[in-house]
Parts: sequence; C-alpha cells; structure tokens
Amino acid sequence: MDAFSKIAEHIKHDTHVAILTGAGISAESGIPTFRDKDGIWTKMDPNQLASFDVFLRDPVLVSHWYQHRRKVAEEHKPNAGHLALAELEKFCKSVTVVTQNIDRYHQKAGSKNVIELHGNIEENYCIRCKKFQEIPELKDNDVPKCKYCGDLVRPNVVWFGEMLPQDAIRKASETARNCDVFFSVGTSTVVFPAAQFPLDAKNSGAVLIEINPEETMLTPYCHYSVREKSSVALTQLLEILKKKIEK
Ligand code: BV8
Ligand code: ZN
Repeated sequence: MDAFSKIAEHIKHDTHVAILTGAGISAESGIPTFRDKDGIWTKMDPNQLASFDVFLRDPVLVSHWYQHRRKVAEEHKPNAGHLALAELEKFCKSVTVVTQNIDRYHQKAGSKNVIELHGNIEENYCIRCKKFQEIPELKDNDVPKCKYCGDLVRPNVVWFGEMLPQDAIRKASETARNCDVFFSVGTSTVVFPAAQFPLDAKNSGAVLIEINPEETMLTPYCHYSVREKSSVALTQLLEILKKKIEK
C-alpha cells in the first residue's frame, strides 16, 4: 500500500485534521517562496525586509516591496493544493488550516477555518493610531501616510521579532493539541513559533505527515514524509478519499 493510501486510512468522518502551511503551497500559484533558489524579488532578501526596523529606516523600500507582493497575489490565484484542502472538509470532522502565508489563498480557495499566524497582505494600519485603512497606489518615493494622524501606515503582517497575534497563537496551539492528524505542507519549518505546532501535535498523539519536495528539520519526526509537490500530493490524497467513500 503506498504512502497516500496509508495516510488516507487515518482520515475518517470523525477525524480532526490540522494543516500548517507555508510559502511552498503557494509556489505553484506562481508566488515565489522565501528560501528557495528562485529568489522572491531578485536580489531582495525577504528576511531582511520583514522587519519593523528596516521599515522605519526605509519605508519606501518596504512599502513598495509589499505593494509588489500584493500585486503578485492579486495577479495569481489559489492552486489545486489550496482547493484540495478546502475540499478535504467534506471527508472529516474538522479541518483547520494554520497558515504562515499572507496571501489569503486558503480563504479564496474556500477553506472555512483558517488561522493566519503572520497576518495578511491585504490589510494596513497606522503605526501610531493603529487605525486600519486603505492605502493608495504608491508611486516613485511615496510612502503610505495615515489619513487620521499623518504617521506611517504598515502592512498587517508579523515581522521578525514581533509577537504573533495572541488569538492566532492560542487557537493554533489548541488545534495542534487536539487534532488526530497534522499535516505540515510547503514549509521549511525554520520559523518559530509556527514550526513548533507540528511537534506539539505529535507530542499530543497526532499522526504527523509532511508534504514537501525537500526534506526539512521536521522530516525525522514525521510518521510520513512525502517528497512531492503539494498540489500533486493533496490532489492524489483527495482522489483516494473519494474512492473510499464510493465503496
Ligand atoms: C517571535 C512576514 C518573539 C510576513 C514572516 C533562533 C532560533 C529560533 C527562533 C528564532 C531565533 N532567532 C529569532 C527567532 C525568532 C524568529 C525566527 O523564527 N527566526 C528564524 C528565521 C530563525 N521568529 C520571529 O521573530 C517571530 N516572532 O518570535 O517573536 C517575541 C516574543 C516576545 C516579544 C516580542 C517578540 C515572527 C516570525 C514571523 C516572521 N514573519 N513573514 C511576510 O512578509 O510574509 S516569516 C516568513 O517565513 C514567512 O511568513 C513564511 O511564511 C515564513 C516561513 O517560511 P516558509 O513559509 O516555510 O517558506 P520557505 O521559503 O522557508 O520554505 C518553503 C518550503 O516550501 C520549502 O521547504 C520548499 O521545499 C517547499 N516547497 C517549494 N515548492 C513546493 C514546496 N512544498 C510543497 N509544494 C511545492 N510546490
Ligand atoms: Zn494614524
């Protein structure tokens, strides 16, 4: 029996499934990952750009960088991997997507239960009065200024050194501790605290499954680690679950 058939055996109508996703699940939508060879914005190192200090030092660079990523997310769309996770909800008791991604593709694909650990690229708020607001198209050296107090407006994402939203952490921890099956899909598992959730799930007795073309630090801890692209693996898994139902 191949890995997918074995994995499908763990997914029944009363199973609680959790999935941690990273940039890899959006790679096949045409959204570059962070740490793979085909860099995100040619020479820009996203990890250097994902920080409040850099934003304060160079608000033009960071604001235009996020505007560029927002445009990329708008110009592309969820792929078969996102759609398969949304469809998975039909085959088990609950599906909770815990994503590190900010593109909102899981919601666009129809997943109903999504926890955004690192915020999202659509919303923006003022660094001083914290008011959320739309920002205009930035040109040349424009920076987004608050329409209420005039200070800088930033993307609603979690940068390095910043706390994750308390609510997201609480819900993700609860999900990891109470699920029966935990998938880690398309993430290098180097960023914490996100990378802790698969281990918490396993320590709470869940079956831990990884889907990634490469090995990661999590691989040795997994019950199953499938060297495959997420769209291929998740579509294949759904096909098996559909056949199981037809029997
Ligand atoms: C915090 C912003 C504390 C939004 C991001 C030393 C040790 C441990 C931890 C730390 C440390 N030093 C510092 C830390 C903490 C730090 C951290 O973890 N650093 C790491 C780099 C060492 N974490 C933090 O700072 C976090 N905050 O800890 O706060 C605190 C406490 C009290 C008070 C104040 C603060 C904040 C972390 C969030 C940072 N923000 N993004 C944005 O711009 O997007 S993180 C960034 O990395 C993205 O969000 C991304 O999602 C995340 C993880 O990357 P991945 O998604 O995994 O993407 P990656 O490119 O790495 O991997 C892609 C994978 O996909 C690969 O494995 C590839 O093989 C695979 N793949 C490719 N194609 C496919 C595929 N898989 C499937 N199918 C395919 N087709
Ligand atoms: Zn303001």
